[in-house]
Amino acid sequence: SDSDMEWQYEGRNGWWLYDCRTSRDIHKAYKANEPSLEVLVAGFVYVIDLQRMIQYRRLDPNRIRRIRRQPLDPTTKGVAGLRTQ
Ligand code: V3L
Repeated sequence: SDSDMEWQYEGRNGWWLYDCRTSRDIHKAYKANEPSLEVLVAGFVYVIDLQRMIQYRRLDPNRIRRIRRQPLDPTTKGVAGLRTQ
């Protein structure tokens, strides 16, 4: 089910889970078939493009990260930059 899927963004050598609130916002937008959404991360507005499956800072669209949606797995690096492994 959708609740078993987690949204992640790419780090240097692995994937990070989004923070809880952002994750909820992405789930909601995805479910509503919205093509993209904007979220606030550490004071910066990021665009989450659900069609291209990327994210980038709205004011700096050159620094692009891939995103993915996949089943819960224990290999993620952590949550929003906080390491769990
Ligand atoms: N949630 C939290 N922090 C983010 C996010 C996000 N969705 N997007 C970017 N940042 P950029 P490794 C990441 C942070 O894309 O060692 C990780 O969370 C981003 O943090 O150029 O490479 C780690 O904290 C970066 O610090 O706008 O896997 C850190 O990178 C900063 O915003 C290192 O992770 C600029 O990212």
